Amino acid sequence: MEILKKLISRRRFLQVSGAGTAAGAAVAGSGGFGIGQLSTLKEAQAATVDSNTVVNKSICAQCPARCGIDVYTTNGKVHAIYGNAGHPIANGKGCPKMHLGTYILYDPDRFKGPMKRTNPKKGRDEDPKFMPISWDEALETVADRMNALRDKGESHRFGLFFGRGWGATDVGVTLAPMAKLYGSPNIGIGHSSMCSDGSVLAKQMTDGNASYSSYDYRNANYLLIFGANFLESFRPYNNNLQVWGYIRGEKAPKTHVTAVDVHMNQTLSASDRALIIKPGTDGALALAIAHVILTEGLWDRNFVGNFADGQNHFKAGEPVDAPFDEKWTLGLAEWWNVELKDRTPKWAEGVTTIPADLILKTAREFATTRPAIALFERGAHNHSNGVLNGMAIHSLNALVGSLFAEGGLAYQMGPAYGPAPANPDDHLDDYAKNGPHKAMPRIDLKGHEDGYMFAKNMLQEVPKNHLAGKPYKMDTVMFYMTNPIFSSPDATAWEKMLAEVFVIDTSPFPGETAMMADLILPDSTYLERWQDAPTYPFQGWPLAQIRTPAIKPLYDTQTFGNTLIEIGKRLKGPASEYYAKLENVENILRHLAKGFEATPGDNGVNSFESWVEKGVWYKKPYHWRQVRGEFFEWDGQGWNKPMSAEDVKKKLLKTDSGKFEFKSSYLDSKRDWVLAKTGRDPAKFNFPHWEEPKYTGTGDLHFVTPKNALHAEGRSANIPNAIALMQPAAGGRRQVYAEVHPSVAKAKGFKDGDRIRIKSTLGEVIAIARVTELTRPDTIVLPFEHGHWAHGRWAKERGTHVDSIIDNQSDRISGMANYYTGKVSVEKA
Ligand SMILES: Nc1nc2c(c(=O)[nH]1)N[C@H]1C(S)=C(S)[C@@H](COP(=O)(O)OP(=O)(O)OC[C@H]3O[C@@H](n4cnc5c(=O)[nH]c(N)nc54)[C@H](O)[C@@H]3O)O[C@H]1N2
Ligand SMILES: Nc1nc2c(c(=O)[nH]1)N[C@H]1C(S)=C(S)[C@@H](COP(=O)(O)OP(=O)(O)OC[C@H]3O[C@@H](n4cnc5c(=O)[nH]c(N)nc54)[C@H](O)[C@@H]3O)O[C@H]1N2
Ligand code: SF4
Ligand SMILES: [Mo]
Repeated sequence: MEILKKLISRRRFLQVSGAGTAAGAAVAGSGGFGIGQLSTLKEAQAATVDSNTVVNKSICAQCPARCGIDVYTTNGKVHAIYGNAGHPIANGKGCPKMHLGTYILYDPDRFKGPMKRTNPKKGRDEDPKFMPISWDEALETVADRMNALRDKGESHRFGLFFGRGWGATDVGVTLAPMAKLYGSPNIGIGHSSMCSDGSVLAKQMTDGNASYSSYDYRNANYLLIFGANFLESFRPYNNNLQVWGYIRGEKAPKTHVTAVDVHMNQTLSASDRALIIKPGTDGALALAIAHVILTEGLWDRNFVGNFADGQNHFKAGEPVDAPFDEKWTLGLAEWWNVELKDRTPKWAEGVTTIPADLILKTAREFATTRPAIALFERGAHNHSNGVLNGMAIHSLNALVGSLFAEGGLAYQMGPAYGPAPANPDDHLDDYAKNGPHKAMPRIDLKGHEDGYMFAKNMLQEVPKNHLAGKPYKMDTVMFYMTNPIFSSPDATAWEKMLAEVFVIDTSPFPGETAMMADLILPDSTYLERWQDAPTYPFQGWPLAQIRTPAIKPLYDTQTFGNTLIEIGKRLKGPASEYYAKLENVENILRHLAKGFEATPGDNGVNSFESWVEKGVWYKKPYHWRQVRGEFFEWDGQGWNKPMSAEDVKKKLLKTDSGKFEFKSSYLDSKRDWVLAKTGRDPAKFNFPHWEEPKYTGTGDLHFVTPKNALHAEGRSANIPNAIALMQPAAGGRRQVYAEVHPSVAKAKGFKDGDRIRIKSTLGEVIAIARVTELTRPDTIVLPFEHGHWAHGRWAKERGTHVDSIIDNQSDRISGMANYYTGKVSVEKA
C-alpha cells in the first residue's frame, strides 16, 4: 500500500507540474478539439492545477474489446474517461460508449450493499423485499449452503454461472479452481454458447485452435466479412474503427471490403460491396467462392500444394482423380469430389439470393487481392448449420494462404504472468478427488451423449434440464456477469427455474436475475475495482491490462474476486487454505506481475507498480509467421528460424495431421455420435458442406436481433445517454425500431412509426416499425438489449424484449444458440 500511496502522490505531482501534458493527452483523446478553442490556455492550466485531478489507468468494461482508459477523478468525483494513449487497442481513442462509464458508476439504481430476500414468493410482479445484511452474514449464508450440500454428497447441485470473465483475478485463479476444490461440475458454466462458440468450434474443427482469431488488418488488402458487424460490434470495436480509417484512407493500396449481412448495417454501408444474404446461408456463399477459387486455379500453391502434373483438374461438376500433392492442408481433392464440384455460383444464387455474377466477382477479387482475410462472427454461425458455415468460410483463408501470414490471421498469445499465490492441486481432500460429483454430468449436458459432445458450455440448456430433473435438479445457483433470464433464447424459461432454486446474484445492478435472487452480494463497478484482463484476440502478440480503482467503492460493495476468496475461506476442508493463501485480488495481481520482471513489456512495464502506472503490459511481435508456405519462428531479430512440421503442429496447426483440415479429424473423432444426432451424410459430415438451416417457427419473416454501436451487451439499457443515441442508422431516438421492408408494410397494412405485433411460437412482442429498404423483404431486424422488465428506471419497460420470443435451438456441433434463425409473423398492433 505504501508503494501505491507513493505512486498516487507521484502521479498527482506530475499532474500539477505538467498540467499542460495531462490536459493535452485528454484533448487528443477527445478527437482533436484544441483547448484554445474552448478557453485560453492559461485558464485551462489554472483549472487543472486547482482541481486536484487524478488520472487512473483502467479498462473499459462495456464490451470485450477491453480498451485501456484514463479515468479522470477530481475531488473524488469521476467526471471524464478517455482512451489510454499508451494502450495499443485504445491508442488514446474511444468508441461512443467509452465515456458512458460514469453513468454506470453513478447509476442511481445501483445496489448499496449486500441484501437478502424476505419475500419467499418470486416472479416478475413480486417485490423481493430485500433487507440489508452484513457481508459476514451474506458470505456465511453462501458457505453454509455449500458446506451442507457437500456434507450430503450433493455438491454438484451448486452452480456458478458466468458471462464476461475478465482474467485471472475473477475466473482463472478464483472461480475456476473452486470447481475442483469444492467439487462441482457446475462451477464455471460460461455464457460462450450464447456468445460466439460457433466461430471457436469452426476454427477447432479445421485448424485445431479452439479460439477466436487475431487479425493483421493493417497489412491485408482484402476483407471478406460474413455476419460480423465490423463497425458497430465486432471485437475490438474501438480499434476496428481506427484500423478502418487507416486501411480505407491512408493505406495504399486501399484495403477492399466486401461485407455480407442480412440488412444494410454501418459496415455494409461503408464497404465496397454489400451482399445482402438470406439468413442462415453464408455457408453456401463460401462454398461457391471456394468452387470458383479452385476451378479458376486461384488457390495458393505454396500453402495448399498442387496437382502432381501442374495442371488444374478442378472442373465444375466433374470429380477429380489426378493426384494432388497437399502441403499444409488435408483433404482438398476429396472435399471437391464430395461437395465442392457442384457448388457453382449459379447454385449458390438459388440458395443465398445473391446474384451469381457478384459471387463470381467476389471470389476472383478475394483470391487475387492478397493478403486476404475471410472473417465471420455471429451472423454466420447463429444457425443450426453454423459450424459448417464457419468451417466453409475459414477454409477460404487456407485456400488463399492467409493462415499465420502477414496481412492474414493467427491466434492470440497469452501474457507472461507469474504463478498464482497458490496451487489448487495442493489443497484437495478426498471428497474433492473421489466424491460423488465426479460421476455427475454437468447440468447443461455439455460433453454428454444426450447433450452436446463438442460444446464448450450450454448455459441456455440449464433451465430446461433443471425443470425436467434431467440429469438432476439444482439447489443453489450463483451468477457473475450474466443475466440469461434476459439474454438467452427462450429467456422466460429461466423465470420458472429461478423461482425454484436459491439464487445468488453478484451484479451491482437490479437486473432480472437480481429480482429473482435470494441473496445479493454486489460487485463494485469497474471503476471501483482491481482486476486483470489479458486481451481478447487482437494482433497475436501478448497484452495484459489492469483495472485500478479510480475511487473507493461508493457503497458497501466488494470486488467479485474478493467475494469468492471470502466464500472460499469459509468452506470446510483444505479449500479454505487455498483461498487464504490468495489473500485478495490485489495480492493475486502482484503475483501475476512478477512474470513481467523476467519479460518486461515494450512500454517498460516490469513490475506491479509500473503495470499500475501504465495500465498495460504488452510485448511485440507475434512469434510465428508463414511466408509462401514456409513457417518461421522469431529469433529475437526476425522470423528467421525455420520450423519443422512437428513444431508447426505443436504450436500453430494443432490438428491430428498438423495441417489445415478440410476433412476434420476432430469431427471424425465422434463420428457415430455426429451421424446419429445430425443425420448428416457419412461421406461428407466432416467436410465443410451445405446443409439447409432449420429455421424455427412458422412465420413468413426471418427474425434477426443484432447489436448496435451503443449496446453494451445486455448491460447498458439503464444509461439514458446510450438510449438517446440508439440505432443512428435507422434514425432512432429513445426508441429502438423494428426495421421492416416497405413491401411487408404494404402487404400487412401498416406504415412507418406504427406499432406492430411480432409473433413467434413462443409468444408475441410489440415493437415500433421503421419502414426501410435497408432490410430484406423476408427479414425483420430488431436490435437486442431493450425491453427489460427490471435493471433500473430507464431500462424498465422501454423497447422490446426480443429473447422472450426466440426459440431455444442450438447447433448440435458447436452448441451455439441459434439466435438469428427464427421465423415470425407481423401484423399491425
Ligand atoms: N457495440 C457493441 N459491441 C459489442 C457487443 C455489444 O454488446 N455492443 N458485444 C460484444 C460481444 S459479447 C460479441 S459476441 C460481439 C459480436 O459481434 P457480432 O457478431 O458482430 O454481433 P451481432 O450483432 O450479434 O451479429 C453481427 C451481424 O450478423 C448479422 N446477421 C444475422 N443473421 C445473419 C446471417 O444469417 N448471415 C449474415 N451474413 N449476417 C447475419 C446481423 O444483422 C449483424 O449485423 O460483439 C462484441 N461487441
Ligand atoms: N437476441 C439477441 N440475444 C443476445 C445477443 C444478441 O446479439 N441478440 N447477444 C448474445 C451475446 S453475444 C452475449 S455475449 C450475451 C450477453 O448476455 P449476458 O451473458 O447475460 O451478459 P450481459 O447482458 O452483459 O449481462 C450481464 C449482467 O451482469 C450484470 N453486471 C453488469 N456489470 C457488472 C459488474 O461489474 N459485475 C457483476 N458482477 N455484474 C455486472 C448486469 O446485471 C447484467 O445484467 O447475450 C446474448 N444474447
Ligand atoms: S470498444 Fe468496447 S471496450 Fe472499447 S471503449 Fe468501446 S465499449 Fe469500451
Ligand atoms: Mo458475446
